[in-house]
Amino acid sequence: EVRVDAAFNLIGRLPSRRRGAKCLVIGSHLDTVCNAGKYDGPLGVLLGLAVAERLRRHSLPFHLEVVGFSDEEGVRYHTTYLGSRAMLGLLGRRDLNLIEEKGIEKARRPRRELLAYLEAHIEQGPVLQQKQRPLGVVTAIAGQTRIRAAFTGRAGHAGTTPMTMRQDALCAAAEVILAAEKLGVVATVGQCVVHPGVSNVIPGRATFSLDVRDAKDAKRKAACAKLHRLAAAVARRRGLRLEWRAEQETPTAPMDAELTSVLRRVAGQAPLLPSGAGHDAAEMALACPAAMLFVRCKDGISHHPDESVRVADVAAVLDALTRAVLELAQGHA
Ligand code: HGY
Ligand code: MN
Ligand code: MN
Repeated sequence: EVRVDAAFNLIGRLPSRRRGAKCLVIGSHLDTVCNAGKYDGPLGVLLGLAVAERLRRHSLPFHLEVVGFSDEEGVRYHTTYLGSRAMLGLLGRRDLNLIEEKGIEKARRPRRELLAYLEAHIEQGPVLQQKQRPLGVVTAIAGQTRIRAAFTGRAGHAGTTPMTMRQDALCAAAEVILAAEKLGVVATVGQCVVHPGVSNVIPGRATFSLDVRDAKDAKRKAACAKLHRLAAAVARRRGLRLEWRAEQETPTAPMDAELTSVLRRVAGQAPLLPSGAGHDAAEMALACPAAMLFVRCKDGISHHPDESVRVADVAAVLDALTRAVLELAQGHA
């Protein structure tokens, strides 16, 4: 039974015959970053489909749902997990005002329906390849802050304005961007837009994104505060105006201990590792027990067309996921 909810999440259900059955959800996201690889997201959805296909003749004590979440990456609005947050009723007024597509809050479903959530995903890092292991089990998903910042100075003539008399917005942004590298956390500036953006005009305005992550929320928040203070000092020194807005703040999400031990068992005592990447499991963990399986990917490459996995590793994660569902079914027989 397939449906698309109000937040454009694609949901397939293998119904259980048990009255009042809850839902075991296997999912990941169908959206990607720009210039993405093939596996970040879609692999987890296809694995869920493959598990449902294998178990379609089983009478499970729960509905088995496969969910392809929308807009996990946040490419559209710089706010990640839109589809899963809409499903869980976690979108705030500011999110809803930001989003052009109205009515996505109607995707909300009662949390009591959800029994548990499993997600299989490429590791997007080099650890499993280094350990020469096909699978890993995630301990926690690193928290992240997404900031939109802008310096406004004064555009001017590139040839006649003395260097000491400029209010160059891009040079100010460059100071902050280089400082972000030295914060001791994972910090990335992926976007920078210069206005008016022509070669013989001093940039009057520079807008840039900041993506800051760390396994420790206090460390991440302290790093963001330190960078904000530095940016304000740069603005004062250079006579510019600074705008600084945290558009998304997601705390570190530990995975469910019991479900994680089930995954370790069915994945042959696979190594435990944290996830520096965000996943919808971070939101689903707020509503039900959630756990993740990682699949080795070549050289840890991701968010790039060279993303690749081995067929044997995908077969291994499909077997593990299938065993996990059957073990959960026994536990709820
Ligand atoms: O950005 C991330 O960590 C994930 O790809 N959404
Ligand atoms: Mn992903
Ligand atoms: Mn991604």
